[in-house]
Order: sequence, then C-alpha cells, then structure tokens
Amino acid sequence: MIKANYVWFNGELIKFDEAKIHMLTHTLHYGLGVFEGIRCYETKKGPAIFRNYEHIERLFHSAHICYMKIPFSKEEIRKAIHETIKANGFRNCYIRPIAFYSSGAMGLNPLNNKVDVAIICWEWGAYLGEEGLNKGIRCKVSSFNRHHVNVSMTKAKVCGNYVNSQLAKIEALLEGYDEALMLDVDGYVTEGSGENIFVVRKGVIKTPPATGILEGITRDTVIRLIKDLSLEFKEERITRDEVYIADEIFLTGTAAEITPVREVDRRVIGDGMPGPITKKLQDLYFKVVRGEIDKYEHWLDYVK
Ligand code: PPE
Repeated sequence: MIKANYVWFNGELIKFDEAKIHMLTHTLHYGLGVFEGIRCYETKKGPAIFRNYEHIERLFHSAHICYMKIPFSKEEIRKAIHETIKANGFRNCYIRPIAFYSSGAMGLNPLNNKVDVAIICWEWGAYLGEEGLNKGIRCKVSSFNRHHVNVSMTKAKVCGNYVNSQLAKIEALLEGYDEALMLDVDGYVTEGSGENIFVVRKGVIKTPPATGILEGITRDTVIRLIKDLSLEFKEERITRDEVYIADEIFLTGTAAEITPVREVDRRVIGDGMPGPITKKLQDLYFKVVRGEIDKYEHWLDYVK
C-alpha cells in the first residue's frame, strides 16, 4: 500500500486519507487525463528533483495536445511539487502530478468539466525489482502493438494511452516475463510498457527515433551522457531480430531508471548479464541523479 501524509489538490495540501474524488470523475470513465512521473533523490545538499522543469514542460505539452487547459502555471506546479515533498518529509520519492477532468457532464466532450490537478508523492524503490536493476530482466515481445501515431498521441503522457501498456505488461507477467517490448504497427521496436529502449551492438548504442514513443526524459539524459562519453550512438529504427542478437539491451525511464535486459523471448542477450556499456551508463546515471557530478548539477531542482 502506498502511503503518504499529504497530497496537493487544486492549490492546497490535504490529508492523504481524505484525498477522495467523485465517482463521475470524467477521466475515470474516459481516460483523458495527463500525468507525469518524476523522481526526487537524496543528494549531499539535500533532496533534489531530477529534471523537474522538463517534466513539468512535458505535462503542459501533454495537456496542450489533448486540448486541456491546466488551471495553474508551470511555476505554481513546480512550487507545489516542492511543498508536497516537504510536507511528507521524503528524501527519496516518486512524484506523480496528474491533471484530469472532474465531474460535471458525462459523454465524450470533456471541455465543460473542470480540470482538477493533484500531486501525489510516495517512496518507490526499484521499479523492476532490485534484482532486475542489478542482474537484468527478462522481456517478451508483446502480441499488442504500440499505438499508431495517429490513433493515440504518443508524445502526450495520457492516462488512456496506458491501457495499451497494461495489456502488454499483464500479458508479459502472466507468461512469466518481467516486462513487455512493444513493436509499432510496421513491426519495428518502439519501447517497453513504461520505458524507452536502447540496444548495443558492436559497440554502437542505438535507440528508436522519437516517433511513436514517449519522448523519455531519461532517454534524453542517457543520450546526453552517451555523447559526453564520446560513445558511438545512432537514433534509428530497430528490428525484432536485431534485439535478439544485440550485445546489450537496457530500458530507461524515471521509474525504471536504467534497467538491463538479460533475455528477450528466451534468447539470452550477450552473456546474460548486464554488459559493460549498460553498467557504465547505469553507474553514471545514479551519480548524476544523486548530484555527485558537478557538470550535471543543472538538472537538479533542490527541494526548498
Ligand atoms: N515510455 C513510456 C510508455 C513511459 O510510460 C515512460 C515513463 C517512458 C517511456 C520513459 O519516460 P521518462 O520517465 O520521461 O524517462 N513511464 C513512467 C510511468 C511508470 C508507471 O508505471 O507509472 C515513469 O517511468 O515514471
């Protein structure tokens, strides 16, 4: 059970146990809500929110794509995130801002309903398990395709988009895997149910272009780190068979951080253990988010 003391709701902090919404909440029925997932890490200068500005920017872009007007400014949301973390006394936590249509009219036009905004924080450990983070996870290519770019808006982090992710995730889990890999409608590799994907082959690191996937902020961070390390990098379409013969694979996401993949569809990847490039990027990523490298300190928003 997730536990916190306070959540932020429409401009004020309210007790976690008293944070309740109406049964006719429009987004509950139809899924047009937008959200973010952000992490705050303990650093030597206190807790810091990683790439908070970029996450808030994406929240507003998601809303814009969905014709939704968030009734707060970006700066108000940023301050609210700080307040929520402080009110709960968290040092390391996951932050979930969500904007959704509240009750009013039912039916498929949400525009006359009020937009509610909530920010919930909780302590969330390794998304795909400690063991997964250290030793790698097992993935299954999903029987569900990722969204066609003109069916769902994949650059928007929309609640309803996650039905597709959940079907893939459930299928993978029921079949004994840890995570799903999703192909687009043309059969190219896109992303995991809640993570972007990188493959390493013959020393070259590749990730699919940001069409038809969520433009991950961790993906962007990792690309920056790859470039700063002068490693060879390409953004290009990846096929399913290329995944099978990759030397290394890893998934990236705010929740998943950098999680190695050791097996896909019963094909062992590389030596079946996290490879050297994956480990190097993972170590560096954890140093960056914990404020251990000055060069990347500009990505931290210290909780004040
Ligand atoms: N693709 C998808 C579909 C996705 O949901 C995420 C984040 C990413 C890529 C990576 O994006 P970013 O976090 O900006 O690097 N998934 C979030 C939801 C996890 C959940 O289960 O809830 C997350 O990692 O916060």
